[in-house]
Amino acid sequence: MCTTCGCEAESHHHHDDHGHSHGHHHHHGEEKEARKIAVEIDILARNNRFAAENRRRFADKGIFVLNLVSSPGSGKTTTLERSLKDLAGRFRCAVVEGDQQTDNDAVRIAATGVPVKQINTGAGCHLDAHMVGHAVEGFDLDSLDLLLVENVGNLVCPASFDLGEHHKVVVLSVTEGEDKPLKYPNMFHAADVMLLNKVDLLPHVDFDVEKCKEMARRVSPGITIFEISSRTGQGMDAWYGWLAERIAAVKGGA
Ligand SMILES: Nc1nc2c(ncn2[C@@H]2O[C@H](COP(=O)(O)OP(=O)(O)OP(=O)(O)O)[C@@H](O)[C@H]2O)c(=O)[nH]1
Ligand SMILES: [Mg+2]
Repeated sequence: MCTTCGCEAESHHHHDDHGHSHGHHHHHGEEKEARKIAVEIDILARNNRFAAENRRRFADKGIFVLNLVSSPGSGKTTTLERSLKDLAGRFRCAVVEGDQQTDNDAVRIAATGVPVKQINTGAGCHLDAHMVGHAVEGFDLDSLDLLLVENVGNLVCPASFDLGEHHKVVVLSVTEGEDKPLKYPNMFHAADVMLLNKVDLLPHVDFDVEKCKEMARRVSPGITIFEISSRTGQGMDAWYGWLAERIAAVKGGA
């Protein structure tokens, strides 16, 4: 998990409740390890409280929420752009963009006419529930059907952080190799949907689609898989059908 790489200490140093975790350099290895585990539990427990708060708010407003995760460049933003254009007029959408730096993706989303808020995590390698809670404050939640959160491009850390979403959607592109679900099992296990993207490139790469799907199901038996090209639009209708069904279910329950 993510405290191993130190990113949490960086992104949360301003919070008083973590001040006690600094300055114990004399600890032996074992104590350090125990301390690290305690900090991880603390960070995740804190995140889970914010996630629960987000989830309650989304349920109150009848908003269906997805958390898009993938390695950098798999096509999260391109998939969002095409989906938002194709679904315009059908559903009222908003997007939260997560990147370490730049508002490039927010600019791309804004061009579709959909409300968007960019979060820059700086050194941080994932979004957390607290950040997302603040990001959505600028949206009119009463007039939304679908909230799409694009996480920081990273197949590791975002797996551990619940944002209060209904589902994590993992985007895997065919240029990345079919063994990614086995190499990064936490992420694929956490995801309920896999968008296998860039299938327009299949003639040019050695990528075994069936093998990839089998590997994804090995770590996440119930995972729903759509083969898409967000460049050509191939396969996108099945994805929209799934979205429409879920949005209706959430509206019905609200
Ligand atoms: N051929 C092909 N290229 C695609 C497809 N989807 C995305 N791309 C290209 O892949 C590159 C990365 O796409 P993005 O949508 O920016 O990827 P991302 O996952 O949002 O990247 P980060 O936000 O940096 O993690 C761009 O050059 C896209 O044009 C696709 O279906 N087919
Ligand atoms: Mg992006």
